[in-house]
Amino acid sequence: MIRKVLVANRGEIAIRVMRACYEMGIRSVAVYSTADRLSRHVVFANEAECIGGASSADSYLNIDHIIEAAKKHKVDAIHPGYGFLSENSEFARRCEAEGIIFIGPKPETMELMGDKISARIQMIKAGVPVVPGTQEQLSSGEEALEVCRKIGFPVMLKASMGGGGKGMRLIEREEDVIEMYNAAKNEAMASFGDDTVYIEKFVEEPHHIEFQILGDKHGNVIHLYDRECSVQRRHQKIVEESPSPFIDDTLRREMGEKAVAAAKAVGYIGAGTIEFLVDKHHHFYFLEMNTRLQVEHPITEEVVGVDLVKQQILIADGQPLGYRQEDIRQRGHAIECRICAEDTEHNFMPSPGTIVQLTEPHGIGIRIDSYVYEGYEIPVHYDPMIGKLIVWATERQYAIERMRRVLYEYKIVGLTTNIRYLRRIIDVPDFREGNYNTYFIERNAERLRPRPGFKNESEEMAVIAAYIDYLMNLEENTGGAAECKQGQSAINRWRTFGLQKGVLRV
Ligand code: MV4
Repeated sequence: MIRKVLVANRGEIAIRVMRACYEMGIRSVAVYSTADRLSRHVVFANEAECIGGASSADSYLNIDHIIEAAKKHKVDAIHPGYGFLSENSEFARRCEAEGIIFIGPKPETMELMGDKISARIQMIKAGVPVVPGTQEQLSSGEEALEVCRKIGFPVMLKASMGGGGKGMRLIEREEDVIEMYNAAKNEAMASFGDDTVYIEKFVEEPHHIEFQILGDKHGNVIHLYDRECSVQRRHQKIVEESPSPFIDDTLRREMGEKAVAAAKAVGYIGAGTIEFLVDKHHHFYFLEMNTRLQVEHPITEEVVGVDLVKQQILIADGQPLGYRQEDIRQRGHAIECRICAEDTEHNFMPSPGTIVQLTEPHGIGIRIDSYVYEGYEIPVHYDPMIGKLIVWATERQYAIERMRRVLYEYKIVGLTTNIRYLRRIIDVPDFREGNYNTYFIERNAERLRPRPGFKNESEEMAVIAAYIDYLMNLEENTGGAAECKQGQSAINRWRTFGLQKGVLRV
């Protein structure tokens, strides 16, 4: 019986996990680095333990320190969140050896799926379509050339221990094969300590569509439908939505069945994701399997009404799944925007700093998974994502309108965030029409640049006005905004919310 869980993570996901624990009557233990003493996950937990210095290697990636904290606090289980140690099989094994439940799949499954060639082999065995290509590692440049000729250009050269876009190369011509093969091998060795590479046919204009799955310890596996994750930049997702506007119900059912087959083939336990590439002809191919909870899991939770973290804990506790496949239905539409402390006008450079003023949106259909507060200094040491904005509505169009409203309601003063960039994404016609693939950001680069002019300046003005308002209110409301007559206030935080023309209102 799981009574106490250590959350081996920080930020919004640590809080997300602790919230599930509270609702289940489970005590939570936070671990934190010296840079995170004032982070919200620390006070959010029932107990907390400092596990090392600011660098991840000394704290959130330090297996010994985390295990030590787990033993000191006598926890029954560890939830790894995403990133950090979440896909580290050595960590999962160590937990097991110490008699602590690792909330996640078996270490063997993590290893099988971490190696992309072995993942491909497993999927072929399970009857899941994979991108045409090699099933074994390449042993020479000549062999690579032979394979390329057979499957036809363009091809992708990938590192078997890579993933998430790292160590990937597009080859378009025969003349480039040998050179690219050697370069890819060297890079793979330097990045992953393993130079195994393989070749796939290049899928053009692909969509990134993934399926959420849950497997219990009794062999039951269900899927919880799809997420469209094609709005990406350099393999960083920016906006995700569910259901995907690109696939119809027939394809959705087929992909769901293959996702379940993929999970069953490796005896999957816990929450996982099957990533697919879907080409413009609606052919789909297995890409990778993620053996963790993902950043974008809330859109699935909103659409199917299942708390994925609670399910992870129940599964780890050995309970059989409480849902059958036919119990799972998609209702309405959800969109997630990742809010990041980064400067989209300067190559998306992280821009950490102190949050001087924070006004979070509220209202129907809104969910914010965040961890920041006014006065909080975002540490430079970790991911610049400061939270996620998730909206739900009955239909895609209304979810878009809601997201638009919420993005204009959100005010973060003191540092640069990507909120304005997200507002522009929401207004791109290709996005609104659901007519996009993984080339979306590139193809709409012009539209996504800030346009000088009224809208921008008035927005700047409103931010300054909001700050003046804030300062005046600090002085116990003596003057300023409080004394303005209704409707005449020069200081109006919300004035930048321009109404869309021609949008159907309900
Ligand atoms: C591909 C591909 C086209 N063809 N494989 C990028 C992340 C990594 N997981 C695999 N990726 C890709 N693999 C073949 N055979 C195109 C991509 C790709 C991509 C995939 C999903 C989301 C965004 C992407 C952006 C560029 C390339």
